Amino acid sequence: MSLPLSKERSMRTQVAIIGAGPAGLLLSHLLHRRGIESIILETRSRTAIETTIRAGVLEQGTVDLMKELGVGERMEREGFRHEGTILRFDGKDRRIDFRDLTGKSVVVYAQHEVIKDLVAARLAQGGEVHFDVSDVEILNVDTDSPSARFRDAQGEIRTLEPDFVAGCDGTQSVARNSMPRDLIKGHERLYPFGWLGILCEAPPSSSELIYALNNRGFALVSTRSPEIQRMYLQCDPLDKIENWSDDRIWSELSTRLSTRDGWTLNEGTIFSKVIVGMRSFVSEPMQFGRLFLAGDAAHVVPPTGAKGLNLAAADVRVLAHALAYHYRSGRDDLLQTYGATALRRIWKAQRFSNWMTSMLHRFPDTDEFQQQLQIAELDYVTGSRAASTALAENYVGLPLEMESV
Ligand code: RFL
Ligand code: PHB
Repeated sequence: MSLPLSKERSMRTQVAIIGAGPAGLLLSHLLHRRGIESIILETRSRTAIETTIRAGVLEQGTVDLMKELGVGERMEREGFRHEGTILRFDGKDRRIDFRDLTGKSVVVYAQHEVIKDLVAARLAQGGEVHFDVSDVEILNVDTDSPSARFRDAQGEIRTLEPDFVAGCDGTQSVARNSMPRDLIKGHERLYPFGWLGILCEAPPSSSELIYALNNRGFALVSTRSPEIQRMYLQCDPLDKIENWSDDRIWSELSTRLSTRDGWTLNEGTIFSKVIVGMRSFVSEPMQFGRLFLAGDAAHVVPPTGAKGLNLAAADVRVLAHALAYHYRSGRDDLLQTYGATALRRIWKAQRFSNWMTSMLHRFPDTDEFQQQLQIAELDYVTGSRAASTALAENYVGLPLEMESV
């Protein structure tokens, strides 16, 4: 549906950013640092984006980026630096020591806290973020005059007239869907399970994340603060949350996390429960004319490798670099190779996320032979320094590859 042209107010900017998730907000900061103007359009309210519970683990590169952008102060104070992680299988724990194996570490700091910090800093810099917009349409991206039309929070129709459009609008991406259908190639894998995620009021049960494989399926112990814990359980992706009483969740977590040395899980009041499906998805190309996709708009990973937000951050670093080069030199070389550069990292993250997911979950067709292979794989990964290093270097984040000119 096309919006009527009457009463239309238009605004000029260099880059129109669709979506105020980690990708869109980080891109607007990166561009601001390079003296490039942008305006963000976001369909949800500021409160909604600042309270949606999602990711928790920030790679070293994402942590460094937050600091470099001057928005890392609260993350450094309130986030938890984790120098390793636990793989729990066969009733015992094996630790992967990130610091020893790679010299790097990760920080556990909730995605909605990252969002709060990025929004507050961008608004304080005078940045423009339009919340509560609707009917976003992206037009003429294959010409020199692209535009983005939308209805603002007051119901008025407005138009952005940018040089470029960055589609950072997540999995249902309007930006991706505005590319010609016959151009897009989607690569997808669905998993026959989902995650049931909870937040609870309890003290931490572990000083590091625990990724556990048990005969009944996967479980993950994560954290948010000394008082609030985050945990996940593998479940049927079509199951209803009403089927999961608090007692059932605690009983299942205790069983899946039990060890032979009597480790105990700290229980508490559960105040948030959600079931999320799991899939791997890559959409190519990531560019059409003056439209560039970044983050979940172009790719989705299962959360087992903790890569989604971090990949979004890596995409926009490559994109901001290419846009800055365009404005500095008038040349489009880096914009043209943006997709190819980003996709090299994306496919490596897909590989890692798929591998972690396959190693740590029970598939419906898992037979005794497959179970033994999973245990052998975990035993090998945690027993061999070479294999542990391969896991660790992917988990803390592979080095960012950037084309130079
Ligand atoms: P987002 O975060 O979905 O942001 C997109 C934004 O665009 C808005 N939007 C629109 N705005 C304007 N016009 C439109 N037409 C629009 N349509 C949508 C949306 O309202 C939204 O605000 O995408 P982005 O920026 O690409 O960021 C991606 C990450 O959010 C995502 O990959 C991570 O949450 C994935 N993820 C994890 N990633 C990690 O790096 N580490 C983790 O530990 C981790 N854990 C997780 C996760 C995702 C999970 N779920 C819920 C799938 C754990 C879970 C359970
Ligand atoms: C989280 O804390 O939400 C979290 C941690 C590790 C993951 C995924 C999610 O792999």
